[in-house]
Amino acid sequence: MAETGFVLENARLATLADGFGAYGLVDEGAIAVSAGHIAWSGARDALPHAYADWSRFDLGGRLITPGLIDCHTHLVFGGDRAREFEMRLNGASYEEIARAGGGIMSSVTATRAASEDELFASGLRYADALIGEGVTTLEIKSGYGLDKQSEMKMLRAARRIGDARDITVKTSFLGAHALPPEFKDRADAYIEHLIEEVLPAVQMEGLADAVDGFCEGIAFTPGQIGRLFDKAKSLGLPVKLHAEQLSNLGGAALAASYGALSADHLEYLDADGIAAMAKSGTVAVLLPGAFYHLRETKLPPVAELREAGVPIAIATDANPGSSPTFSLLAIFNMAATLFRMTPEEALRGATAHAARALGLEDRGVIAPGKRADLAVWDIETPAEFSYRLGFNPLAGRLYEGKWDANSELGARFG
Ligand code: DI6
Ligand code: FE
Repeated sequence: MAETGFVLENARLATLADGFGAYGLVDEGAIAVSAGHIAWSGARDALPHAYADWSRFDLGGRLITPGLIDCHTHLVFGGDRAREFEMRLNGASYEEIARAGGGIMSSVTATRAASEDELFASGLRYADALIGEGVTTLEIKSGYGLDKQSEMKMLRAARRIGDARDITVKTSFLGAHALPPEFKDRADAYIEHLIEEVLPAVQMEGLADAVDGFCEGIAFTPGQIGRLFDKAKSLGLPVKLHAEQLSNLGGAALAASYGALSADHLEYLDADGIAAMAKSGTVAVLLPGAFYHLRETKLPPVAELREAGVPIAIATDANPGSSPTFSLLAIFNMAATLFRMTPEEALRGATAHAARALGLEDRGVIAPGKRADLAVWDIETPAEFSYRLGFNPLAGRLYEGKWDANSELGARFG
């Protein structure tokens, strides 16, 4: 029997694929979808005869992009930090709060106290907010448990979000996020414990797709992160790193030397770090939500990253402390307003480059053979993603070629 599927037509495509000019734009485009994948995409006029009798969905001139990818979140956590937010408004700094045992530690206490079901339920609400904005792939980190049982509980909750919804969840083990009270003044011993006990257990259960760390004065040194990364490598897990967020410890260059998928934050990144990232092909994940919430003033070196040809991604960094932001579309606007990233850089940063930051080659662009993870928007130009703040023009979302029933177009076509 001949292969069959459906055709999305009367649409503009922002394919992000090479060889099409800005945004990989196709003004009057069509996409043929079969078995969850893109069979063909291009100008409607050029649709091959083979697809002529497939069922058609007329999208009324709407814009189609690849499904959005939020490649850096911590959206599974217990409690919230609204009171700490209030303290900061009354004058305390983020570092002062962290050193006084607040900050990440208060989320650790709440996360340890929460059941897996509770973490799943609260994380799912945040994931649903992103799904409602056309997100089809989501990364979620551990790092608020900081003991074996609690870290594994977080990662299981994250996996369950991927099972419960039409979304791909990629997990990162972030045991090296902060020093737990049990290891006070014994950071080396904690890293040993992660290497000997926690990471092997996580790996045994298949709970992590990558290993992450926080390389910072208030967290772990490059030497400690290097030991953790050696272990990750020996287990066959890719690495990524929170680097150069509050100071410059050379974390990005360290990550690059391990062939890291990404180095993230990067406000304090220097020329050596940029050169190392360019050489290794490590993606720069910029997080304007944390910059915004912390009222950071040191800008990441966007122009220099651009110049060096380092792929730039953007993400929410959704977390209870430094980026209580659960809107990737808001991040498009912040990337433009705060970081002067172009709308095309932002869209590429939340699709093609975000896929690369997760090591995913099967998505992030509209092209034959890629997954049919797509978002349909009531806008004319992709510049509109970055232009507005607090407006969601999503009209429909497809995950592996399947419409979201609760979107406008999904209700009509699904
Ligand atoms: N950098 C951040 O901005 C978050 N983690 C990290 O390594 C902050 C996490 C928190 O404050 O809860
Ligand atoms: Fe983060």
